[in-house]
Amino acid sequence: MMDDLFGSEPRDLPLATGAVVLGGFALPRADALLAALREVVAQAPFRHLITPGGYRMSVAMTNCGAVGWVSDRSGYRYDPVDPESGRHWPAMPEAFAALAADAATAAGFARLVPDACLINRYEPGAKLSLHQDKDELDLDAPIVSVSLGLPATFLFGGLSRNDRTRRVRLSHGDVVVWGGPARLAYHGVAPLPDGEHPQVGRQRLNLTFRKTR
Ligand code: MD3
Ligand code: FE
Repeated sequence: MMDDLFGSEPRDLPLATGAVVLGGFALPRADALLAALREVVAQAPFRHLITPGGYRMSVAMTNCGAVGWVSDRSGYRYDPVDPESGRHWPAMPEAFAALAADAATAAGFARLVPDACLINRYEPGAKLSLHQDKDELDLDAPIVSVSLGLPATFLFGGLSRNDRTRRVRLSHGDVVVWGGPARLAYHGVAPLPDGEHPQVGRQRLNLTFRKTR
């Protein structure tokens, strides 16, 4: 590809100690990931979870893998059963597990064998408030995140909720690996601007691969 006047974009960008953006890492596999995702969603449709405080999340979620992240009035948990269907979550597609393992390796971590993949769907206006992911028992394993569809502004803070946040644009095919000291950083997603993505339509999809136990 031709570089523009400003040179090529940085594709591998260290965000913080332990956090690496692998720009476009999932692009060659995007079609395969989207096809596998369609099968998961056919078995476990997207739904808007309720927070323990009683609010309906603007992001719609589903899961695949041995366990899935769920929230309701009683709290958050990883659960092997989809509460909507009463059945186990769909198995993690091979293309998903391979991507997570390859990205962790490319970022310099030991091979990641995730047991959960949380899938977030953002429609225009949807956002994710600043939070930490600390419900996983194995905090030494990194989280791998894959962005598909419309670009979003990701907010990345520090270990304290009040630390200043940086804004990072995440686009179709970008993969971020979060480990080491960055694993417990506060983070969120700004309200999704409207738009239309040629392959994915009017939405952003985010996959996060986790080792929860
Ligand atoms: C940094 N998802 O599902 S992915 C989440 O874009 C979540 O849907 C966002 O935060 C999304 O919990 C962000 C990037 C991400 C995921 C987990 C992290 C960044 C992280 C855990 C620790 C530090
Ligand atoms: Fe998170």
